[in-house]
Amino acid sequence: PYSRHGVSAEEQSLTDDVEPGAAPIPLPQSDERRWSDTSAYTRKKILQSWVQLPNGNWELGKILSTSEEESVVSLPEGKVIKVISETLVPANPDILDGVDDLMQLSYLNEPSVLYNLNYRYNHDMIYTKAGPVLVAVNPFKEVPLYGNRFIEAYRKKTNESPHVYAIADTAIREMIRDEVNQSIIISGESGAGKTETAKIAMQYLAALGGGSGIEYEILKTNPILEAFGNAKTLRNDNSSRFGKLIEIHFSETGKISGAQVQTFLLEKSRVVQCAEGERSYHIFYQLCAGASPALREKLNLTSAQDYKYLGQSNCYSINGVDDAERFHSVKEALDIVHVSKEDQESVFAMLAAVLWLGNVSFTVIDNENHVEPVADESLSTVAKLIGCNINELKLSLSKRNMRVGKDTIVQKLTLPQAIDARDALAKSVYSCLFDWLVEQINKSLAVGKRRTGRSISILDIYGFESFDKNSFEQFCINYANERLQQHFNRHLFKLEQEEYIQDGIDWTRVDFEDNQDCLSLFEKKPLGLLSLLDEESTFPNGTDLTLANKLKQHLHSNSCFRGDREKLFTVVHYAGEVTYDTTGFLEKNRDLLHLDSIQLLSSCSCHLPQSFASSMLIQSEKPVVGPLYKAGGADSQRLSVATKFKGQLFQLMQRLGNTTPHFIRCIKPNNVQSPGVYEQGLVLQQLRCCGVLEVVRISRSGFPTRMSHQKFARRYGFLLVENIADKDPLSVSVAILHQFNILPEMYQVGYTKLFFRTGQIGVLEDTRNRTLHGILRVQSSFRGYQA
Ligand code: AD9
Ligand code: MG
Repeated sequence: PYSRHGVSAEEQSLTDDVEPGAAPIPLPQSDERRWSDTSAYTRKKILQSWVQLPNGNWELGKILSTSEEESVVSLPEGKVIKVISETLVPANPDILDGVDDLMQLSYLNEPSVLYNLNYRYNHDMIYTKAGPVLVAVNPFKEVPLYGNRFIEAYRKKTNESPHVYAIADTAIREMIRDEVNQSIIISGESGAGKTETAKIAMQYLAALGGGSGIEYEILKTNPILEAFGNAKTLRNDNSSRFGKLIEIHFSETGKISGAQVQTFLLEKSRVVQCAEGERSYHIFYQLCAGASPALREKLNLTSAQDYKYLGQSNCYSINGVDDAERFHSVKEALDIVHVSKEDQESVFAMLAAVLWLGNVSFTVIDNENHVEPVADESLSTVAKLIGCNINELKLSLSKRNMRVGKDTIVQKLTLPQAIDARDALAKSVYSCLFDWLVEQINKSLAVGKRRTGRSISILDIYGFESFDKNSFEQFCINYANERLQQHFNRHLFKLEQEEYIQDGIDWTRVDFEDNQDCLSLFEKKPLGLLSLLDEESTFPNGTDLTLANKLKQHLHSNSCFRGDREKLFTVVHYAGEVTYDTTGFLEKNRDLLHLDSIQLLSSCSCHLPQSFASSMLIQSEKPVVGPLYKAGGADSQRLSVATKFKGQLFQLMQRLGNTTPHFIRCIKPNNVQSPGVYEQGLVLQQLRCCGVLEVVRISRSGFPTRMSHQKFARRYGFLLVENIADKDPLSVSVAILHQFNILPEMYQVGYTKLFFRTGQIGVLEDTRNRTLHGILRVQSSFRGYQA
């Protein structure tokens, strides 16, 4: 009854109507585990297999027949196709459907991981472990996984399924146990759910470490920072346009004692321009919609539609969001973090000033096309709101004082120059306002006592970005991600290997991709991307094109760099190639602020503009990029944006370097922000970008849990039956392992530490807890007896 291929007659009839166009399918690029490394024996036992369709998606197929070269597979809708055996990827048995840790998969390959996440996603199980990393797939809807009931369950460990709460819980426990600061590092693309995840983690920390009331203040920083730093973009209705690190401090008793917020690289340009369908920062619309009649009158505020800065993108509202209502929540939140009513009013005045500044128009005053601002309502309102003399405002928007050597010359501005000056002023006022708010928040949350080695930092920072057109912002963001990726790599892979080797553990080395080459491309001096950018930024005649040419000239032989036509260049990032367009690079990097603007602000009668001016002056006293005053006449010499960002990043890495990190990778399942839509290709690309698959493989092959002999002996020694009084920690440790019959393949004994396979330490912890509870019970009943 069997035909030549060992296929039954019935199956043969199926294979006869194999679709002609459907097979064979070429080998995909990735080198996942395939037939080739599945032994012939197991191959026979595999009944199901993943087949990649021409559209790139994977389908689960039943293997009808197989030979070295070709296999015949039936697909779900009854379609039968012939494929090259090598391209088949083994599927896991049904019993492993939806396992909560990818490490448990028998076959660890891309389609199996994709399927597993999809299966869980369909069942509202949006969290999955990938070894030590938590993967969170954005549900784009409310899922019943949060709130006090869940917090309790994770606290008591009655619920152990993967969750942000579980990560936060581990962080607290490890902080207390090891007296080491912890960090929760959240990454992912725009709209993947980082900010929501950060809030969920904060919620848990606040619930467990709460009591003093400060936790409430900490939670209220979110609506404030989101109002001033988030905006609707095409990718996310509530996109964070800045990076954020919040460090939450705990007392010795595990209670929250304060917090500190650090922000990174606010996207200033959004204040003066944004793309069609996007919005500027939420707070502008909230103010216009929610201000009381009295405040409106005071600020001469009208509706959002009346302001040019808000009108250019043709988008004023967000589905399902009531800006007026949000405005009240923001005011409440400002009250809670102790921003006084007067200060709040000054903040709103600055916002109104920015809006009115955008409405300032210019008129030509001579035949050389020099302009001066029209003295209308906009101009007078700006002057009134910031508290300056209207003539001085007019002057600062139409003339520029330049220092050349020791002399000062006055240059009249043309229309584009005047618009630049106006927009630059608006951008700096807004970004100073943002920084000022962060400062107020930090004052309110200030940690009274000295640092204790008991803090948990949560990092919510923009993920890797690769668009059709990538500019200076993407350049900085991707550089930051390159750094974070190295931190991730180093932590999970390198440290791991080094530790094994140092401790004399036999462990087959696992190669991992290091991104040091790409980082060097950015950071090398003097011939790295950042140095060359700064150098060109200081040249008077530097343009975006000369920058591109310079990069190409010096970096063409670097394997992570490729020069493209005109102003384009490509960087080979760990997450993929990104082509950058240098248009606007120099200007954005210089971020010049004219001394006139600083002088104007410092002459204001209101205290906010004054404090902005002094903070700008402090910044400009820092080391200089170069003789910037030559570059087009700006006077204020400041650190370039890229250099400042690099400094912040180094500081951040240093801080994180002293913590035990916990990684959460957020995944965006679709680009339409809709629930229930899971696009395989999109998810796969993100999984690759963040190295989730590598992590699982490495963790599973190693011994992820480790503890020094001393600590192990101290923690579990009391469980021993035999007397250990005079024994060294190593012997005690070995005795414990023997007494509890831990299988030899489940651990390794190093010079200084014990190494365990995943899950082993849990067994010991359970016994320890049971025994401790037993002792406590005995003690308390003993006390009861005494009483
Ligand atoms: V960006 O880089 O700041 O543009 P994020 O921060 O990664 O981005 P965000 O947290 O803002 O994304 O999530 C985007 C949207 O997804 C939210 O506004 C929610 O509508 C939705 N989301 C994300 N996580 C959850 C969740 N756990 N439950 C429900 C969620 N909805
Ligand atoms: Mg965000």
